[in-house]
Amino acid sequence: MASSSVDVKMLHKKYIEERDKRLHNGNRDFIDPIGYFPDFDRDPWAIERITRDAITEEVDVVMTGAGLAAELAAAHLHDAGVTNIRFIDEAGDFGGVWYWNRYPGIRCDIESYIYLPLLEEVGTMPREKYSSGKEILEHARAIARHYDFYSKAIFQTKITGATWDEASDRWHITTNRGDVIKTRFMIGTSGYLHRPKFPNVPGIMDFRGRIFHPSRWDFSYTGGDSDGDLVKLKGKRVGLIGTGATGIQIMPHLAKYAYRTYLFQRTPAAVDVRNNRPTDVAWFKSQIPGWHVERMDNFHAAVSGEPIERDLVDDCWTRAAGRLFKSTAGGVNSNDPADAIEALQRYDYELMQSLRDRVDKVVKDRKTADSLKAWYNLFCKRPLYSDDYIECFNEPSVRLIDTDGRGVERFTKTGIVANGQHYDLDCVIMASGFQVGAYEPKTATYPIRGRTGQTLADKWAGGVRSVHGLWTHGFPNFQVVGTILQAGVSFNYMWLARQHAIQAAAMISRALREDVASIEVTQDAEDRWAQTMQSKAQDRTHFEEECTPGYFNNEGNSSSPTLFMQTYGGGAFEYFDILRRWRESDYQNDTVVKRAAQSRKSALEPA
Ligand code: N01
Repeated sequence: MASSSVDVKMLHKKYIEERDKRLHNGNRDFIDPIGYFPDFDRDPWAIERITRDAITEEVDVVMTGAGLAAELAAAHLHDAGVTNIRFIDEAGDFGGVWYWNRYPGIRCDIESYIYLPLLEEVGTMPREKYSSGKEILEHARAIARHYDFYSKAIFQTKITGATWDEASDRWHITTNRGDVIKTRFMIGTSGYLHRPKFPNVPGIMDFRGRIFHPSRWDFSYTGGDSDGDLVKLKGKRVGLIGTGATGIQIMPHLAKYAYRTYLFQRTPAAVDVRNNRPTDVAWFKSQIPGWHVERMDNFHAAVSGEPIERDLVDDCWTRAAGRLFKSTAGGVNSNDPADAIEALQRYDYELMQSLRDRVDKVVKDRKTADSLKAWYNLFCKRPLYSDDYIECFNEPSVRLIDTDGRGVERFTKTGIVANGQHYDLDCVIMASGFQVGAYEPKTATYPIRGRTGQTLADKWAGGVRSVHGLWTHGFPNFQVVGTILQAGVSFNYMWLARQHAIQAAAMISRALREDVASIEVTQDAEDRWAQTMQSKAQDRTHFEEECTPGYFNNEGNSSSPTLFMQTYGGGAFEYFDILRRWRESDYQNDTVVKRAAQSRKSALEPA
C-alpha cells in the first residue's frame, strides 16, 4: 500500500459529503425490463428454436434452472445414486448467469481454482487465475457432459407454475411448452442475479437508438464476441451507464472500438489491480486430491479473518477482506476495543487512498483523474479489480461524464441529458445491475404454491422465513440451493452453493432410500431459526449508514434490513456446521416426515 498517513477527520467528512450527494440525488428507482424491452423476451444465444413434443412424466428431482448451482446439486445427487432428475431452464444450455452474460471482457473476479465447481471430478484445468466467462461456460458444458446431464435437461422452456399436490406428495410443474412434470422433490436453483434492472430514468422508453443490458449483449450491433473485437462500433457514439463489476469490464472494449464512448458516472468505482496470469501447469498438476475444497476453505478463512497457516489464493480479496470484512461485518465492532476499530478504519482509509493514488499515477488528465476517485469504505460496494479500466481513460475516444452523484437526468429520442447537457448517442449500454436478493419473491417469474395453496411470493412478501435459508414451512420437499438470505454467505458463491448442494443431495437421497413421501419443516423450526438469526445478527447499521448507496445497503434506504444483515451472522463455517449436524441427525424436532404408505393411502381417499 502506497500511502502511510491519512487525514482521518478530513476523509470522514468527505465520505459523508459524497454519500449525502448520492442519498438525496440520483434516480434510484428501477423498472423491470422484462415486458418493456423486446430483448428480454428473446434469447440472443439461441442458435435455433428447439422443437419438441410436450412432456408428461414423473421424476425424483427437478432443478428449476440449469446454472452452476443446479449442476452442483445434480452432481451431488448423482454421487448419492439419484439420477432420475430433470433440469428445466429458459436458456438454451447450461451455465446460468454465464449463459446469459457474454458481454465483452466478461471475467470472474474470484480466482478460477476456487470458483469453478467440480474441477477435480471433471478434470478441468482453468487457463488463467481468473477465468473468462467463455471458459466458465465451457466448463458448465463439460460438467454436463461428464455427468450425462444433457439427456436430463429441457431448455428454452419456461416454468409457468409449480404446485404441491398433497394427495400424491408430488410437485406438479407446468411449462410454456405444455409439459406437466411431477416430481417428488424440487430444488430451487434459479440463482439471484437473473433479473436485470433498468433505472427508471425519464424518457428511457423514448430513446430511438440501440439500448440493451449486458446480459443480453447485441453482438450483431457491436460486432465481436466476449473477447472484444467490437469492430461494428467504429464511427458510433456509445453511452455506458454503470460502474459496477460489469461496467468496468465492458468499458475498455468500448474505449478501444467506438468513435466516442461516454461513461455516465454516478459513483466512481474503487478499482484495485487484478494481476491475472496464465495457470502454472506444473503447479496445477502437482495438486494432490482434495486440494480444490481445501483451497476454497482456505480462501473463505482468509477473507473472514480466520487464522490460517498460509494464504493459498493470495490476491487482493484475501489481503484486504481478511482485515476489513470481519470488522465491517460487525465482528470487531461488537467485541474489540475502540482503538482496534479505529486502526481498522485507518487501514481502510489508507487502502482507499492507495487506490486514489493509483488513479493519479495512471490517468493523464487531472480533472478526469479526480472524478474517478472513490470516496467510501472499500466494503460499501463489492470490491473491483481490473488491469485496464482506469487505464482506458487515457484513450482519446473516451469522455467521462461525471454527474457528481446525480446520475443521468433523462433520455431523449437521440441521446441522454446529464449535467444539463445533451449527448447524441447511437447506442446505450445499461450496466445497471440486477435485482440482487432472494430466490423469491423479488425475482420469481412463476408462482410456487405450497401445501395450503399459498404462493412462496406471498409467504415471503414481508421477508424470507425459512430454516437455514433452504427449507420453508408449508412447502414440503422443496429446498433452495445457492440462496443468500437467512443463509451463511461467502464472496465465493460457488463454495456456498456446494454446501447447499451437499445438503440437498443428503436429504433427498436419504428420503428416497427410506421411502419418505414428504419432509416439511415445522413452523416452530422456522421461528427458532429466525431467533438464531437474530441472536447472531451482526450490527452493520453504523457502517452501512455511512456508505455510499448501493445494493449492499438497500441503496441507502435504512428502513429495512440490508443484504448482509439478513445473512447468518455467525459466519459461513459455523453455518455449514449447522447444516452438517442437521443432515447427520434425524431432524425430527424440526420436520414433519410422512412415510410413503401414508401418502398412498391419502391419495386414494376421496377429496
Ligand atoms: O451491477 P451493480 P453489476 N444513473 O449493481 C449504476 C456480479 N458480477 O452488473 O454506483 C447512473 O454492481 C450504479 O451507480 P451507483 C457481482 O456480484 C460478478 O455491475 O449506484 N448510474 C452502479 O455503478 C456484482 O456485484 C462478476 O451510483 C446508474 C451500476 O449502475 C453484481 O453482479 C462480474 C443508474 C450497477 O452496479 C452486479 O454487478 C460482473 C443511474 N440512474 C458482475 N442506475 C464476477 O466477476 C444504476 N447505475 C463474479
